[in-house]
Amino acid sequence: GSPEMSQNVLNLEKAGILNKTKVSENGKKVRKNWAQSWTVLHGGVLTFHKDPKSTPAGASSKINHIVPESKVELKGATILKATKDKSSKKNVLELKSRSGAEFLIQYDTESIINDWHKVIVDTIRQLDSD
Ligand code: I3S
Repeated sequence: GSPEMSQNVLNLEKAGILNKTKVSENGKKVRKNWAQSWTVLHGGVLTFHKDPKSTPAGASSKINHIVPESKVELKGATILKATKDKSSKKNVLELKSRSGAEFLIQYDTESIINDWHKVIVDTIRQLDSD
């Protein structure tokens, strides 16, 4: 892609608290484990970090906040509004990576989920055009 396009994807950045669970890995279903995560979009990659409030203070927990719990490359990924059968929660998005990992992300405030939806869609589009 052009340098301009690479530049644009770097401008698509966002961070905030969301609820998330992995639902499959390598195309294989895994048990849901909903947890609040500090979610960061940077350079076309979405990372989930443990909520600092959910872990006790100390040296090892500080490292836990820097090293992400999980990571989704948005190039080749898909995101859509989850259908009712995926979760009983409201405002749920379904994110599938090209490598076969699948996450649900959710937040009770609809506008917050809509903002994440938009920025992730824009990032995926930008990466696909490279
Ligand atoms: O899609 P599921 O399996 O009904 O998801 C629910 C379960 O994972 C449940 O945990 P256990 O059945 O492992 O105890 C969770 O507590 C629920 O939150 C899950 O459903 P929602 O509808 O909240 O995504």
